[in-house]
Amino acid sequence: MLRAQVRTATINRVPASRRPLTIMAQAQKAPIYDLVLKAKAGEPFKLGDCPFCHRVLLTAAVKKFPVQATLVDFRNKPEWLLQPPPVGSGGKVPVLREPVSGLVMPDSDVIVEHLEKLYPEPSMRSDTPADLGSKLFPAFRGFLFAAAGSEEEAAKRGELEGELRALDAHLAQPGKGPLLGGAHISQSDAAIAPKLYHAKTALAHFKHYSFPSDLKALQKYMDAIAATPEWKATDYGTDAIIAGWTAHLAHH
Ligand SMILES: N[C@@H](CCC(=O)N[C@@H](CS)C(=O)NCC(=O)O)C(=O)O
Repeated sequence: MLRAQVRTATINRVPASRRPLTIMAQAQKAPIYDLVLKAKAGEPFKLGDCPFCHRVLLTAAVKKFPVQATLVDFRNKPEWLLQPPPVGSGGKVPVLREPVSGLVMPDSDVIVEHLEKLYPEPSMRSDTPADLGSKLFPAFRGFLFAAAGSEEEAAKRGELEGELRALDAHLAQPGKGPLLGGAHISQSDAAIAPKLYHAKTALAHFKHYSFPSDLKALQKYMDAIAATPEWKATDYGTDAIIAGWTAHLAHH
């Protein structure tokens, strides 16, 4: 195992001794990829709370390919990132950069598919129905941003709970779980679990809301993924989630 280098110095000029992030990586005859990720709000040298970045990081951790990270302070985005493709991403992260070819690849959907082709083993391909959890993030955001006590808030909470119930019912089927990928993290897990993490953390903090307590399979699921080495290696912590949504809510 090698420790992946963290090249925050590109943007933030952090001395090597203070580089914060370690991602599991393994020596292979492959180019080192640069993952451009969100920094923590207010602490630009720490990994931030982007669920789409988390998805790519989990993929990197499962597949153990060589990767380094560049953290972007959202209050001070680099000029190249703000440009549209092929130079930048219009300001969004994650972005995968391949230094040798000069490839700049935005969008977690595209990035994980690319990585799945380049590093087919271990496979993270998933047979989970594509629509499972697909409305989770917009429903959560809608709930979070809606005024307390409003009809909009009740509607979005209802939508969120519909998504949570569908996930719970799927996981509770005989032979399913503990993860959507069974014993291993699949692409569905990498996509959905970070969104659940955001929803659970931010709604508890800002809305004093908890996921319905009868959703036992869902609770087991969240505990099971949090216990994996890949999650532990890529977790930015609940305080980063709260800092991130505090910044969003301030601008809303
Ligand atoms: N569809 C994109 C979504 C990426 C996205 O929305 N990223 C957020 C961070 S979580 C972002 O960069 N937002 C720009 C901003 O808030 O300034 C993907 O899957 O990569």
